Amino acid sequence: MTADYAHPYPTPETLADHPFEPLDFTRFDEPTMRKRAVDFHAEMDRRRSVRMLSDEPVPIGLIETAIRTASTAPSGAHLQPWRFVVIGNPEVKSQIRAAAEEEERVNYLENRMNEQWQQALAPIGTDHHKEFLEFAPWIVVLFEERFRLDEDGTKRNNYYVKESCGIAAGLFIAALHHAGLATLTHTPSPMAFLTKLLGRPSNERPFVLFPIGYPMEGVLVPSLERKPLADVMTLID
Ligand code: IYR
Repeated sequence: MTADYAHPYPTPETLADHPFEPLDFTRFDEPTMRKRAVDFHAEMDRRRSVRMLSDEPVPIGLIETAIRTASTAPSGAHLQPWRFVVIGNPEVKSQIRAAAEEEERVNYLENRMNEQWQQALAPIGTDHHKEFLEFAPWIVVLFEERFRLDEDGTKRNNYYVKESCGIAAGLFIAALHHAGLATLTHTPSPMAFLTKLLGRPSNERPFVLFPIGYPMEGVLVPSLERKPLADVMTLID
């Protein structure tokens, strides 16, 4: 069946002013789609946050390709309001660890995270020690670009920055996992120290930090269940 749109997209006016091209799309038969869907779920279901990463080196090319994948994320007005800062330098990693642990010390030991919050984290077993920030061969800090600056310094808006960066972060995690790497979404809060430490401009704000590497041999992860479909999906048909 071909839908008969009363308002086709793009309009002739848009098409006259802006370049468009035919969609590059692969159509699969239904059994193939089901298999691809199930296989992809099975692969993603094996992803776990890893808090003990080894110091085994990881080729930078793998990180670059994952960032390319992350950067395919849809974004507000296709402005791609993100910047991935990749850190391999041991001294900078040590500085990040020291600053993150200081913030987390206040969170955990001086109760900046309240009792309820700390109880919620108990099954995960996190604390203020963040050794993975030194062991991991790479740390990637995803900065959100809150606005842009023209060549002449004029401020230009970005749109849906948090949503765009959240989607890019999700694709980044999926890409790393698919490549055979482990990571963790780490949010040492408050994260403002990263802007200064990494020399980022004032229009950028740290969004999430990813230590990346291989899991340490024999690492344990919490025995967590994922919610069943009925608890995360509501069908209105
Ligand atoms: N940022 C802290 C605390 C923390 C908070 C949540 I919500 C987590 O899911 C995990 C940790 C830390 O990284 O330890």
